[in-house]
Amino acid sequence: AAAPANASDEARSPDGKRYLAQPLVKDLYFADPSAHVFNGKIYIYPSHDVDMGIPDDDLGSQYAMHDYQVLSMDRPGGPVTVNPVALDLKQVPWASEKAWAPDAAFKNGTYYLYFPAKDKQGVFRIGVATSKSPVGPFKAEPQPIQGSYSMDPAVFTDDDGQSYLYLGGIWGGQLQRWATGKYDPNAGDTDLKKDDQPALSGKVARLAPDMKSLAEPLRDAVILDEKGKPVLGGDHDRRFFEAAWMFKRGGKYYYMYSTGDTHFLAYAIGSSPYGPFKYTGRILEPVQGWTSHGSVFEFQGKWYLAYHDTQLTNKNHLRSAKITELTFRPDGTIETLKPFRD
Ligand code: FUB
Repeated sequence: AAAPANASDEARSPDGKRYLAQPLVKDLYFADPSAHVFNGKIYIYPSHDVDMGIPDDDLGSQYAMHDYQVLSMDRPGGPVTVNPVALDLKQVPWASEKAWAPDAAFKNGTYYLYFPAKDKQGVFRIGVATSKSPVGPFKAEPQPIQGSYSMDPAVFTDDDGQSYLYLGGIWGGQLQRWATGKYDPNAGDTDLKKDDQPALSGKVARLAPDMKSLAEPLRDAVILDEKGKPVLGGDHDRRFFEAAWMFKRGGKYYYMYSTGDTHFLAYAIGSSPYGPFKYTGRILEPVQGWTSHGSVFEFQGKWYLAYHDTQLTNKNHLRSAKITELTFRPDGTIETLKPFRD
């Protein structure tokens, strides 16, 4: 059909809405953007989405990614460099498939890439790889991080230099299979199926000084409701699903996460990197596409959210990373973003 005379050539969603932000990259697909500022420059560690022709299912079989590329830019809105492949699962001795959402950290002159993948037995683990450059190439350790499991690693380094690893995701992320501390393949494909009990928590542990091992066993990053009680499994609008991200602002620890099947990026605030975290609100309303996953970073005194949607493809597994500014209120709460302008 001919476009109406006053139609703008601005991209619109399938139901005619204008997007809040535009894709950072338009000829490749990048999702789950973990943003960091290293040496005054912005580096984004995303998943590299590919189409393997796998139909959508609740386990995320369609997310069949196999390598990582780092995006870099001098400033939000500036030209984006898509750097060469930083790590391919073929170079990871223990891994078999599913290079899902990664993160990165810098310490002692070394850049660390943290990535989830399924091992040869089909169990998600977290791997670590190192480089002298923020964009790689990274060399993977021969074994996954001992004691790690599930997916969506995020590393936060506190003001005292201590780093913490956050991880976990239910459904295809397998967290429900670790509820007893041991892997139980019969524990199901979704959650605990106990809606009136505390929800499964994402996990957190201090990293050892080598940044390649846990200094302690993983513990629960508990999210509390307004009464100080753990958010329940049936509270799908607020309970943890996947995509943990930690940042600190004004002495407060902000735990951001995705609520998965209700598609919010939510946040909870604590006074320690371990939590507990009090549910505070939403950072981002549902984007186009099933998954929502992001990171928050500060650049030259302003705060930004990196996130993704399916603007370019309308396919759940072919996503585009975006950046938009974030506004904090004087009390430290965050103005909820809508991913569309109208
Ligand atoms: O990209 C694959 C998976 O989709 C991620 O690990 C989840 O957080 C979701 O975004």
